[in-house]
Amino acid sequence: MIEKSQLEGPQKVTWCKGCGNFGILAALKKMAIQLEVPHEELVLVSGIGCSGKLPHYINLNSFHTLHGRPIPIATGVHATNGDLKVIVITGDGDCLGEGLGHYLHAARRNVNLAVFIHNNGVNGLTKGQFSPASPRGYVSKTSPPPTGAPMDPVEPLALAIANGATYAARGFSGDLPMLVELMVQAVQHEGFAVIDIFQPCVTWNRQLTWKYYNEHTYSLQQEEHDVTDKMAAISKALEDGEKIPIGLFYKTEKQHLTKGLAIPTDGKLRDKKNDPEKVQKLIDRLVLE
Ligand SMILES: Cc1ncc(C[n+]2csc(CCOP(=O)(O)OP(=O)(O)O)c2C)c(N)n1
Ligand code: SF4
Ligand SMILES: [Mg+2]
Repeated sequence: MIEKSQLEGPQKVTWCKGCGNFGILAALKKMAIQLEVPHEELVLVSGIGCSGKLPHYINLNSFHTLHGRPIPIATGVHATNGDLKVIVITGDGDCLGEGLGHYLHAARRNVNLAVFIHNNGVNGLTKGQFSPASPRGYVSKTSPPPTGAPMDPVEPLALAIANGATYAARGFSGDLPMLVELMVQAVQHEGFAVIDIFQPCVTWNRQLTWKYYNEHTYSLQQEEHDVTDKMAAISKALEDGEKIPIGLFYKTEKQHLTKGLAIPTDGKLRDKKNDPEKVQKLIDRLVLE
């Protein structure tokens, strides 16, 4: 099983001091230990963004893919090696902008993935432009003056639940005990699991700050909420009051995608012999010809 010392990442962390990504990384390490799975069975697949750099800072098998594309790559990893626990690390821009189609269809197909959205309400890496999750009116250096973002944000949990996701939660990188618990549940869940994680970007987002989330969030589990009630979960996800609920919104059981597919039964893809030269030739042909 995984020990803390095994998780030390290979690269120097380049996130800004005070970034909410540090909380997510810390929670992920705790989750990896609590899961009690072999080190080689946990895989991270990330997109492009500050969030997408997370796999460089933790020692787990990983694939840093393209902007908006971690979900299709993760789907391939899962479909060919069904015993692996596959976690998608994605930003709000990555997942809800260019990757939104993949997100909705993976939810609809109930692909057995855990998707962790680092939701900082901005495109952090590219210098703070408003993202699909920025609130209406959000003003950045690059948003259209004087109104700020002239549209409402995408709400990822309501969309996922409506489209077939079987586990949906919202976390906050400043509430580690809750976030670790949700992450463990999401990875253990059989089906499409998403956690929308509030993650302050201290450099660009002066609106959705640590203080804001500390003062404006409450735990859904502290009130009566039936996590099997789909409509109640969607309604809670869209709740737009003084305080925003965090915690588990929805959980149900449904056959996940690869259970319904004719997947080869003669072993896992990773156990098969492959010829790297042939693979390279195929890639060259696809890319260069
Ligand atoms: C195909 C493609 N489109 C756009 C970009 C430019 N790009 C890089 S990161 C990024 C947005 C990152 O925002 P988000 O996903 O929210 O991640 P964050 O940096 O906030 O963690 C964009 C638009 C790219 N690298 N590749
Ligand atoms: S730009 Fe924002 S999201 Fe990116 S590392 Fe800095 S604080 Fe974090
Ligand atoms: Mg972002």
